[in-house]
Amino acid sequence: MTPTFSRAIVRLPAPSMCDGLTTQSLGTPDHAIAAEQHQKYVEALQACGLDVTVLPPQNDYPDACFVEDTAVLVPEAAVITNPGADSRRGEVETMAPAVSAFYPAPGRVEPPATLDGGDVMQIGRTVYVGLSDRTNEAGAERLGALLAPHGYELVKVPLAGGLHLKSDVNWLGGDTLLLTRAFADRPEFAGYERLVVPEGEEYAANCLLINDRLLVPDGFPGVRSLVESLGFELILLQMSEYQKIDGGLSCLSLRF
Ligand code: CIR
Repeated sequence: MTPTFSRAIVRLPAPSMCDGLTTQSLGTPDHAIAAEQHQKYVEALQACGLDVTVLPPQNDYPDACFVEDTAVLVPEAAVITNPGADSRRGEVETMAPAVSAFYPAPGRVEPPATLDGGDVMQIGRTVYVGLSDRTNEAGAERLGALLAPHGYELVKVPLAGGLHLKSDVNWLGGDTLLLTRAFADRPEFAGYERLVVPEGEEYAANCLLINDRLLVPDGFPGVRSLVESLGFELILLQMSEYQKIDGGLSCLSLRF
């Protein structure tokens, strides 16, 4: 049931990332350090066997390195989103051609519908969609309509807070989820084996499974030992500069 990915799309961080949207008080990102962390991230994707397309930075869009929010890719179809934050809407215009190189006719989410890819978690034929400040009901419905012909069922997950669904809940393959305490008893996930991240390590709920390896943010020992016990080969990555602007491991790439 664990999908195999062969490609990824990423975008280099621009110096303007210092002005990225954030709910944190962790300081301003250092672009030079962020660029080094991004390079290591790309190398990790390559070590997982992915052919990585690296798009140029977009200084007009401070959050454009978080490409995950601009598209949803499943093996049979691609959807270009309409990101929920005003400052991020234009990111899709340069992502659409990049995605079209691999998916000839991607679907589109159009205003007033909004959708961020960070709210979308695909597990087999089920697609969980967080209803958040970024993803509205119409955006979820549009995604569901575009994916239904390919056999996908949509499950909406209303969020009480937090940025995206995958800020709090991530699939580790099989029937296992890694999630924050706030989501541990949610009925939508009752059928899964649920690993709850230790208090204070919520950021590391956003681990990223790629072809049987697990990318884990460095500096979260509780999460590390939790996922290590599952027998994964781990790749630890420094994410400090992205954490300052609410970005996690999954946000930095589209995998397909
Ligand atoms: C934002 O607020 O949109 C960015 N600063 C962070 C986006 C993170 N993306 C993601 O979780 N998929």
